[in-house]
Amino acid sequence: LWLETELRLAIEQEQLELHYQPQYDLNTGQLVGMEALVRWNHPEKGMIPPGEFIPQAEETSLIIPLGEWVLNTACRQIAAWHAMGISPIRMAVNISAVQFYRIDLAQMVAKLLDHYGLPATLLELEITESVLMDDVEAAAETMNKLTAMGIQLSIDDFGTGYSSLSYLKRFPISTLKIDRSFINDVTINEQDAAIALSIISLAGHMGIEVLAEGVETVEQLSFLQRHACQYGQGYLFNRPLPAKDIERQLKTAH
Ligand code: G
Ligand code: G
Ligand code: MN
Ligand code: NA
Repeated sequence: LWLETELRLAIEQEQLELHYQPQYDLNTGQLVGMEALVRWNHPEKGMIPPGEFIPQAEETSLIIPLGEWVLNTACRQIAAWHAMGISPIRMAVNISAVQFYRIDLAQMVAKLLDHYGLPATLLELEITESVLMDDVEAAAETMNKLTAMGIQLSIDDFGTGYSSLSYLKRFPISTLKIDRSFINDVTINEQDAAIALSIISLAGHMGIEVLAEGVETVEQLSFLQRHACQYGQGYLFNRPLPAKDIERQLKTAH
């Protein structure tokens, strides 16, 4: 349980930090948003990726204070960039099931937006398919509240969960994020290509936006452009970067 104890300290002592990965319109090249990704800058172990502590944070409910820290920091960063004269950019934040079901997420987010004087349209919350299927009624209620406030909701890792497509009718979803496992071999594997194209088409027919995750090569980019996938993010454009490195890009992009 060292991890639980240390993670509790990490949240209190601000050992966590957010990195930001830009998202682009693949046709115009315009920067349209960023995804905030948490890292743990451990005093002895160095930078620990979220895959190594988010699951434990979820099991121990530490994800609740951690998730609040992430949302607060993301909102504070948007406000700080705005104060620097950078035009407002939408920020996507990953949300766990625990946060979705155990706290009043809409109320917490409303307080943060109010505190930093931010329009809700600048915030996007990423949830996975499995989150939606845990408790369909409760999920619909929370999502409707968030959407009524003007917050965007996206489905992360789309295509990898165990859900049925019928939830796309029930929930107010703004964006499908095609999981990077389908993008990785999209130019060489016909099955991956078929799945990616089906998701692009599904989103188009439903009037939902679509973003490809994990774009790493120019071949993948041109495939996505050819097949009218509107948005993308990935190492081809940028790795997730600390705020200072992102700032430099934002200043030149506007
Ligand atoms: O950066 P990396 O590929 O290691 O991220 C691993 C996983 O951690 C991803 O699935 C990502 O969604 C998740 N993750 C990153 N930041 C956050 C966060 O702030 N909150 C939650 N709940 N998950 C996050
Ligand atoms: O589950 P989620 O989609 O939130 O995971 C996002 C994670 O994917 C981040 O931790 C980020 O570091 C990682 N990521 C972002 N772009 C790429 C990419 O182009 N290739 C790979 N392999 N990982 C990426
Ligand atoms: Mn994500
Ligand atoms: Na993903």
